[in-house]
Amino acid sequence: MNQSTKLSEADLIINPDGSIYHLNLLPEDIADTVITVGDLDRVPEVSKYFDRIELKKGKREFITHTGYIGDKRITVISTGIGTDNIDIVFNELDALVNIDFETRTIKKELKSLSIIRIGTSGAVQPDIPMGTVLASSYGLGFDALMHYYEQELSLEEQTLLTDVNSHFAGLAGIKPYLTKADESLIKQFAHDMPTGITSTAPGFYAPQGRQVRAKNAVANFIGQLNSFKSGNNRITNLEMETAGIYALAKTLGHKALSINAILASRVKFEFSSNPNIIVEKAIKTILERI
Ligand code: R1P
Repeated sequence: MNQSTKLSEADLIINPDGSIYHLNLLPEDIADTVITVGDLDRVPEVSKYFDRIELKKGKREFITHTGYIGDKRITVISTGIGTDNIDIVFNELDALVNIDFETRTIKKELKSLSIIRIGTSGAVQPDIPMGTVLASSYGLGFDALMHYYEQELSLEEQTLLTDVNSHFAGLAGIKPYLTKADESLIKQFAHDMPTGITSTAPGFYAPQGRQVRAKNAVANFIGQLNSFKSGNNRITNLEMETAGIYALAKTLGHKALSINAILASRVKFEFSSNPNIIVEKAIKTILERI
């Protein structure tokens, strides 16, 4: 896309009040540091720690609060569940900072946002207990989002993806994608946290190896995840957004980090009786380091 090319009204939908289509936000409504959460009820759980809330807006599942901790301006936004929503949120956050809504053209100076997911997740390794706050070293997507975008991989990512492809060769019709976390965000926010590859599923039940009533077509998916190894890399946990966040953020030139509050152990068949405490711990840790 040429910088002077005017984006059509169908490609970039701007509401009559000048806000972006789904997020319902104006360019000035978002900070350069953005926290994403899946659950819209988690937005006030983050913004309650702000010294001052400047703005509250929302539409559908996309609730946004922008405010300050000291001098630091922060936006927290809910994405809802899944990488299909990540497609909307990340393209629209990017449009808010990198497209001139007056001329509908891409700005000459592009901005890079720092985006941190604070989400919930299940562990697939027995040594990662419930209550852990874990940072995703890589996002590994079993969904199809990144089949629709061009993605440039580093040599490190290519090598790891080759090992992934041979390990998961039996998953008919599924082509995983993989992206590394932003190293500067890992250093700032997660230097003392356990890390590992986060696997992102396109569903909650069979796509995460759960067996309820419908018959699973993939045998022992959790076992396939936790037996993967490539050098020091192993898959530690499972959720529904990280791979899309890492891949789209990098494609659009933003920094991203995914922090996972481990609420369940998928290998010990446990679920936390007090998930809010674990999520709270993750929120406080990130906000203290912002
Ligand atoms: C599933 O229950 C949801 O919880 C996890 C998954 O990624 C999925 O979105 O994260 P959040 O708690 O952040 O939504």
